[in-house]
Amino acid sequence: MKIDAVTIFPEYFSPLKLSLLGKAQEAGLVEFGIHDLRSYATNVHNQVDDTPYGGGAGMVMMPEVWGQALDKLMEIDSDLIILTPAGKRFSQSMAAKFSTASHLVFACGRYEGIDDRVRQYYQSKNFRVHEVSIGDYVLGGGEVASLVMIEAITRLIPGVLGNPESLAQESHNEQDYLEYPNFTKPATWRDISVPEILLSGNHGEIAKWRAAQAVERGKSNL
Ligand code: JDN
Repeated sequence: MKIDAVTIFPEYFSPLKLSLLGKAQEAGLVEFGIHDLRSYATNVHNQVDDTPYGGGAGMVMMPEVWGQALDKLMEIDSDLIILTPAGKRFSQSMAAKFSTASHLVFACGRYEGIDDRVRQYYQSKNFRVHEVSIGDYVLGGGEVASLVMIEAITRLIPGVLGNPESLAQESHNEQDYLEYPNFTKPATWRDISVPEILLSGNHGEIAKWRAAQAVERGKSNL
C-alpha cells in the first residue's frame, strides 16, 4: 500500500519512521510519501490560505494550491481522505476497509479548513473522497488525525503485525470483549497479586475470566 499525506507541516509525520510503522515501511509493506503543500503555492508569497467568502473568522486554504498538489498524487485507484471535524467518525471497521486499499491520500487542512470545491472537484472526477473526523474535538489541523488513522490502518495490513494471533483475537474482540486487564511478572508487586486464574494454565477458564472482566469494564457488547 502507498500512503501519501499533504501538509504544510511535514515534520508532524516524523513518527512514521518509528516502531511498527517504521518497520512496516522498511519491510516494503507500506510506503509513506509526505508532501509539503507550500511547494505547490502559486504566488510569490507562497500563500496557501485566504480570507473566507461570506466573512467570518480565520482563513481558508486556497483550492488552486490543493489542486496542484492533488493532481500530482491522485491516481485511478486512489482514495482521498480529507480530515475535517465535520467528517464521518473514524472507527475500527473503517480502518479495516482502508487497510485493503491500494493508495490513500491524506489531505491535512489547517486554519478553518480547505475550500470545499477541492472535495467537490475530486468527487466529480469520480475519485473516492472521504471526509473523516477522528472524534468530537477540534484539533489545530488534520495532521495528528491523519497519524491516528495511518497507525490504525497500517497495523491491519497483512504482515505488519509480527504475531497474526493478536490480530485474530482482536477482530473477535471488535464485536465481543474489547479489553481486559493485563499483567506480567512479578506475580506480586507492592503487595498486589496477579489474579490466581491467570497462573492456572487453564486456558478455557482464563478466556471466560477475561470476557467477564471486559464486561465489567463496560467494554463488551455481549
Ligand atoms: O479533526 B479535526 O479536529 C480537524 C481540525 C481542523 C482540520 C482538520 C481536522 N483542518 C483545520 C482544522
